[in-house]
Amino acid sequence: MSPSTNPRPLVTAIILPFAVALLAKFFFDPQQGEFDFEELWVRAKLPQITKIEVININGGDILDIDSIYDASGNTLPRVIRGATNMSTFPPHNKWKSSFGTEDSFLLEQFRGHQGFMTLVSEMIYFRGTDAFTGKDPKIKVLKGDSGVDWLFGSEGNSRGWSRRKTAYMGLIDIRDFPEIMNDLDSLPTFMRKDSSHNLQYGDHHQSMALWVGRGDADSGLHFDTNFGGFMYLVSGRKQVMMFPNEDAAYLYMRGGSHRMESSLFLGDILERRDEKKYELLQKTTPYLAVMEAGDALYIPNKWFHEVYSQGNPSIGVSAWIHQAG
Ligand SMILES: O=C(O)CCC(=O)C(=O)O
Repeated sequence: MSPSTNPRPLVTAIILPFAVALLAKFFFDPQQGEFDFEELWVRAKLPQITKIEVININGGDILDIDSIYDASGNTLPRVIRGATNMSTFPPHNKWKSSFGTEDSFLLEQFRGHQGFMTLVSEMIYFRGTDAFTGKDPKIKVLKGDSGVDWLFGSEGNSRGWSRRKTAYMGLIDIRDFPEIMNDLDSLPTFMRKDSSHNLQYGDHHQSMALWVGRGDADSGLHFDTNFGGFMYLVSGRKQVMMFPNEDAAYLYMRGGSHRMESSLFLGDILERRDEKKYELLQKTTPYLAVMEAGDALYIPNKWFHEVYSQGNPSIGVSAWIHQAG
């Protein structure tokens, strides 16, 4: 065989790059292993994290509301551990135990409502406003029943939810879902309008949202237009990086109608070691909360948060404060 007809160099030229890419993906894939915000932040040699103080109320409902204020009267983030009595709080047994079955309580509530969209993504850094454009081939936007069947019901079982494949529905307005609201009636009183504290919940039913996911998902870094509030975790785990609003200058903010969003997914840049972004992050004041089921997180007015959710299911409930007037 003459050298020009020897197929070996050709085969090598085609196969070798694929083999190298495959090996590189296997060995250097940042999405291998457990996600740990603190470990990644420390590895990047960024400013020391303040661990958000945990106040354990053991399902006792009573929170000394002064504990969310500092000496100057500013509110600080806090984790309230044992915010409900988990053995009697309906979402823990009813919502969670039926999740992923034909009798899923949450599926029953949402089936037939066309307004809901489930994002199914082959990457975990996908949330935020751009995820809904439908332009990214890695993100499917499932509308109505097809999405809720995957998210809450047995249709979504055995689809390999993981650190690289996730389904998420966020910011679900639940105020018009009487059975859901009924189950939330026993949320602790500090998450509701209550005359013994001066957090401005206009009305318990005014602003409540549900967040549900399967597999890992990251919200991206942002702050909200409301006045903060509490997020309660029914199921799963959430690692939440937080920054006071004064850090905005160092958080690579987007502009215009996205002015509340950073252009960063911190988890992503830390995992990929995108050091170009570390320069401004060096000037930030980072806080971290690690939430387990049964915890409520207090998010002060306009504080930044990036929420990394884990679990199948991950279920959270927000009650937001609205300043009177
Ligand atoms: O839990 C999440 O995925 C995001 C929560 C959030 O951003 C919020 O409560 O404002």
